Amino acid sequence: MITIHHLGVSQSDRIVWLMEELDLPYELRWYDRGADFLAPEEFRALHPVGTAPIITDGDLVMAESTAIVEYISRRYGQGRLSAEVDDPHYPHYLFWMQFNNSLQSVLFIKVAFQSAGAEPGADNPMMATTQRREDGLYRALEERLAESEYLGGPEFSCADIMSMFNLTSLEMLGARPIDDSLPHTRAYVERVSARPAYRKAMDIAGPAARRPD
Ligand SMILES: N[C@@H](CCC(=O)N[C@@H](CS)C(=O)NCC(=O)O)C(=O)O
Repeated sequence: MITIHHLGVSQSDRIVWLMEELDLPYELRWYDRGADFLAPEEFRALHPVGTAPIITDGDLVMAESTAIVEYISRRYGQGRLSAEVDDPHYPHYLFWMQFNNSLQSVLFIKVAFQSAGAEPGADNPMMATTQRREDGLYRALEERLAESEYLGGPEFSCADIMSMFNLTSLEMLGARPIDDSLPHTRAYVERVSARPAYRKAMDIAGPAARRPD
């Protein structure tokens, strides 16, 4: 059985969500963040990259959620939430599977600059590039959701599971709020948040959930 090593308030909640969508059994092992808000040592000892999520499946120890999501969907979910190569929506699926890391990298650069004292919008080529990339990503998101019900195509897929954390939980890192300025994205977040498997997963492991007794 797959064990999800879940770090509290983290994007490992998407693996719980995936398992609930696919109705697969799993064990959840909970790790609380330290006072520095980072993963504790026992979590980091699981895998050299030390970031959440991490899963174990027999002898396999796997990190990086894009890889984990695709692995579980294909190996245990008969590819139900993935796209096949000959699917006309496959290129969209691939693109939106990467949105998570693209957006998070620009947010991390912004946070790093701001914690070094740079003002938002500072006249600095790296900041300007970062802002341009961030704006482009939100523009792509809004345009995509104006034409398609879900990111990877007309059906809900792993691309949605990969992207929701960025839209619901990253304001703490300075991510753009999903408000009336992004109407298609806002409607999408409401639609996806209503899924029973999403609600159940957030109750178990979402940002407001706490370690079970
Ligand atoms: N690209 C990675 C990012 C993982 C990541 O940054 N995880 C954060 C939690 S949201 C983390 O582990 N933070 C704690 C730490 O770095 O100590 C993935 O999708 O798995």
